[in-house]
Amino acid sequence: MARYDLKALRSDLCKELANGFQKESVEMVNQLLSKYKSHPEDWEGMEIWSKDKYTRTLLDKGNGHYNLMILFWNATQKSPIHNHLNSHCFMKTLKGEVFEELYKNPDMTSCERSCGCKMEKIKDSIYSLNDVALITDAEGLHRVGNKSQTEGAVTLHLYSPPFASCRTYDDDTGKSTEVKMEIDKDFSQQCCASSCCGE
Ligand code: 2CO
Ligand code: FE2
Repeated sequence: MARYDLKALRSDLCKELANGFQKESVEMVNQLLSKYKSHPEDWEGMEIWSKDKYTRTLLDKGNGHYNLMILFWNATQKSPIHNHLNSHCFMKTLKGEVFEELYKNPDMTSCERSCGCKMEKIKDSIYSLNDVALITDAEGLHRVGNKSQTEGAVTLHLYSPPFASCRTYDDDTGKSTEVKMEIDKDFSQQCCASSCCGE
């Protein structure tokens, strides 16, 4: 039997989310992402490794309903603490091990900006090969990073609805800044007929 590869996953996601993200989509996307087992061949030629930051490669725009992307994290690279703008953010580990720190969203009404509020961490998680995780703003804010001091890590992300900017939060003051999320490489136009899921 043919391997359930990234192309098959992309095609299934495109079909299942054709009408946008519904209540039952959480379970369905979780199942599809879990069904797919990581295979380095699937992202050959898509890799970008930067010494300065983790990189983001866009695979699909999901007819405007979601963004599917692969992130490449060099050893020790991590994100700032950030939100996901009312989007569902699924993350699957394709290579290595990543950590996630979950933070409380600072309450802007009770936190005086002049004194600054240190971000409050509420949970630590580690995700290993093929693990699937989900975060929304309802759960909190997070920071994700490559746990390894020596090896790269690769993660697959599905954001629905898609978003192009987020807010990042200063660890010590909780001060937030709107940041545009850069796409380092865009493969969304290069899909083949069977897996195509464009604008
Ligand atoms: N949300 C971050 C990004 O897309 C990665 S952390 O996992 O959600 O850059
Ligand atoms: Fe994130």
